[in-house]
Amino acid sequence: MTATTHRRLRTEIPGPASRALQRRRARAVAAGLSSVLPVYVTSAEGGLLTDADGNTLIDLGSGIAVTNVGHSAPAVVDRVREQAGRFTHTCFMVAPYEGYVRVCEELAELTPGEHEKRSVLFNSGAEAVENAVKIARVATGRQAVVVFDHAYHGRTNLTMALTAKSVPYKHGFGPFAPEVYRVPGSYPFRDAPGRTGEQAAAAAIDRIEKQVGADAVAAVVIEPVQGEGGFVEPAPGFLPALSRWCTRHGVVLVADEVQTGFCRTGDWFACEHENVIPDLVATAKGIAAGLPLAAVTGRAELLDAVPPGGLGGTYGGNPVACAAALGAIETMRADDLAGAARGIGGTVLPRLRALAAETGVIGDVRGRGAMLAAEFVVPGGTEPDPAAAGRVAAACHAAGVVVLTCGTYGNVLRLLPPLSLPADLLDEGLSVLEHAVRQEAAR
Ligand code: PLZ
Repeated sequence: MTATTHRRLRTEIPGPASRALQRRRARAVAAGLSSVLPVYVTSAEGGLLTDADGNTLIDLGSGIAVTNVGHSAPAVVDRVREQAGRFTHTCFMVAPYEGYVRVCEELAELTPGEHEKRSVLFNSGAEAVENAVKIARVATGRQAVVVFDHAYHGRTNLTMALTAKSVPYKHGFGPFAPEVYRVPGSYPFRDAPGRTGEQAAAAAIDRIEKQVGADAVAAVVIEPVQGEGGFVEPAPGFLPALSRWCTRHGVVLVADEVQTGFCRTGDWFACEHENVIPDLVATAKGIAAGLPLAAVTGRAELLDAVPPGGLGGTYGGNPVACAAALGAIETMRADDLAGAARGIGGTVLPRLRALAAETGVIGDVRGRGAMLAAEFVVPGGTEPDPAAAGRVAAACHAAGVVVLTCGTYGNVLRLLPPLSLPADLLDEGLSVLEHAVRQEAAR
């Protein structure tokens, strides 16, 4: 079979085979789970998804920032096959294996900071964030957790409490875990003009000190660039100021790098951009190219504060998922995918900025590396326009380009291409997006 290398629409999107599967799905799969674009995928490689109708679509979403190395990177596929052929599970808590240890060694080397580190592996980003909080609480003997406006940390009970947005993530699912305190962050497009990162941090810190008390805080949990909340990059200086405050008060700084990690923002981890060294880092998504794997990595004295048996789970650090992670990390290193991410940003940002200036429907263009966004507004101001973002996304989907939306107001179109996406497909995907935005502006 020869690999498909270009976008090709054989039917409308979704086509008849996907629609038939969608009808079966409605009778078998819970309605609470929705899909951005109900085309049923039969294969994926080289930045293209092939669906049940034989359409090939350009993927600018990477399964929400997961397939950073592509959908079927050879090093991942080979290592997964090899490991699955040897054994698929023993449970690391029953009888361990080397792959787990190797992933933890890699995490110690790749995450920011030269200090002594330990890691523990889990299955999902939410599980990693939740365990980072458990570790911080045991290590500090404190309970309070500080999170930010627009934050997203997951869907489990504790991480729902950490997540800001009610519908669809929290509404009806309470009661939520206690001792979670939300403070304002830094959202340059929506903050007072000229507000610096230091000023935003001072406001957050003032709130924490007045309403919680520094000595009650176990952890500050923060996404260095917010993901689901709108690809919000804080003003320079915000993260370093928070980090200094955490150090001064013995508060554990937890960086949620679930979406930003593994070369997505042009560095291995987004914290590196301002030389911030978190005490704990939660990772998932890009770590294993789609196999379920997540980690908490951080200061040895914090992780080792939890007594044996206090952390774990049946599947955490599954050997096949670890093999995938080692293949993904090998690919990121060998192919300099952090550099590739910077290259993608260098291509996309100027085109989005020109499009914003030309059309007026985009109020802000932002992002770093291959984590890029356009925030749609009613022209002339900052009023969010989620309907415009939705129509543009739908037009891209109909034309065979997978884009995602996000944001507290649902008005942010985000691009998360595989870092290995060929330049011609990125160019073509952007052309489709530009056309869709011009159509929107002409409505
Ligand atoms: N932290 C920063 O982005 C997952 C979730 C999509 P899990 N983001 C995509 C959805 O609607 O469920 C995410 C994240 C950040 C934590 C998580 C949670 O990671 O692997 O989905 O549990």
